[in-house]
Amino acid sequence: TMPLHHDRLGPEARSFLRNDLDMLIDGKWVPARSGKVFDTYDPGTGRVIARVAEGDAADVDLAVKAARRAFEEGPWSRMSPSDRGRAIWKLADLIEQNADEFAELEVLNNGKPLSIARNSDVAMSADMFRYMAGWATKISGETLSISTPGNYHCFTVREPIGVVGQIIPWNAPLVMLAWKVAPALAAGCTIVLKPAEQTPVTALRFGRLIEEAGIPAGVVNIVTGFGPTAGAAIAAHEGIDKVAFTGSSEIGRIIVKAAAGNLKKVSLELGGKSPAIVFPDADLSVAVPGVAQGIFANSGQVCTAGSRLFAHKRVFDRVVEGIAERAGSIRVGHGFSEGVQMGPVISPVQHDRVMDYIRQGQAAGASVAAGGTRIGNEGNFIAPTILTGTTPDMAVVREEIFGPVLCAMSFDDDDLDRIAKQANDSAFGLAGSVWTRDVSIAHKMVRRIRAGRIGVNTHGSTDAAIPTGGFKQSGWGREKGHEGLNLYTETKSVIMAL
Ligand code: TXE
Repeated sequence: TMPLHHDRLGPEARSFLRNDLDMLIDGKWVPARSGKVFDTYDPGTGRVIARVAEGDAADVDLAVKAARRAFEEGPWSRMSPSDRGRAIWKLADLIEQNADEFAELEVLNNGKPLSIARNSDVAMSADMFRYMAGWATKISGETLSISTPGNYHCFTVREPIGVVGQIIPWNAPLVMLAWKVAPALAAGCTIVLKPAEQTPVTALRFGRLIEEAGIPAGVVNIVTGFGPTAGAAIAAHEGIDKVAFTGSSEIGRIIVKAAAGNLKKVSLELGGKSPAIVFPDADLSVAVPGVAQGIFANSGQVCTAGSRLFAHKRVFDRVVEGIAERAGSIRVGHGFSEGVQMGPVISPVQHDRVMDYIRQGQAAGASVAAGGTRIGNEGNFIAPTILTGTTPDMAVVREEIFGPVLCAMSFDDDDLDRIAKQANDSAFGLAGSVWTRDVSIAHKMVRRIRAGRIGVNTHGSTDAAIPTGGFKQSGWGREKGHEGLNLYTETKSVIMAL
């Protein structure tokens, strides 16, 4: 096996990675039943950084049993909401107390710049736990007025859905964990979580906080492993009441089929191909950096990324030139290097996928207005890229690339229905943005775009309070906000004859 590379880490992170990383099942740190381990990498160098337990169906089964026992026997699901909220709040405090270590581990395993990992990912994750901690004490039903008042008293209660399986991706490992674990805990559920095989490290570090926060054994179980084995076992398990998945639409379909066995509840946050629409009256000093940020943030590995630009003909050249200038000046490099603004993409597989799309786009007639190339020989770096001359039938316009690639198109039209029709010409419907100074155009476009989240003069926000999720093939349900909490409760109606 290759040597491990930890040279840029502080002592805590280094010590965390010293030994093979076990999984958290029933409050204990255990290797896989099979004894297998897999390597995990630094996408900035391609080097191995840790060896991780390779869990599969046998380990998932143990985790589900523990979660079931913790749910049925308590104390978690029967604990006072205030105590549950306090424990979730404590998780936020603990994430913050270990923020530097979490940020370093996230950079090492995911590649993003250290300042972003620290100030955005880690901060946002802590904030999600605080936000959901507040909801723990505010879960309540309704008193219903029915057609025969006086004879009946009817009300609803919201109860935890039970044992939940959660399968998350690699683009923002700790944030994706927080979006799933925090609301499930607030609702009183118990959890079997599987991080992405590319990025298991911060999830396992988070596992160490569970006991420290006073959360009982079996409430949060973390099984590391691959999708077709560990992930598939979660999706199909008869002992799981609900599965929450974030990832590709392709795997989303597989999850739905696997979940059909016991008809477990399903929520899905899938791919996107979100439009950014720039009107001729837009303030370009806001729109240009905003659209650039909307596609290049996190190397384009964001489900809500604004990957299709539609700019009015009158401003198209200025918008594209402005974004190209920014693309050319973004400092791409290893997440630990000083002043770096954009890291690598997650893996050699994703690197090749993105580069194939760029080549395919050119072969189909698109031109490269910026980037289009690999950077360096080590790590999975791709230059921020703009393709012009793209048309609605091209794969680069229709499919999610999930890399730093913007497809720029123009419109020469004042008819908002026709503009919206172009923007809506996609199988996806996750997000979108509209750039204009005209309030009326803004409101009209917001109504016309078929997507779960629309920004006006911004590409959007990831605030804990804002529900996020998709129309069409971008998914089922909304994460974050009150709706995100409701994904983890069942409504029970009670009818009392008086
Ligand atoms: O995703 P997968 P991949 C999109 C994006 C990207 C593409 C491929 O377009 O280019 O997907 O990435 C688990 N049963 N997004 O292949 O496979 C897997 O282990 C159960 C968008 O990495 O969907 C991981 O934990 N689980 C997205 C998770 O699914 C399975 C974020 C995601 O992996 C499984 C990531 C199976 N059969 C990728 N197969 C977003 N919406 O943000 C895999 N998994």
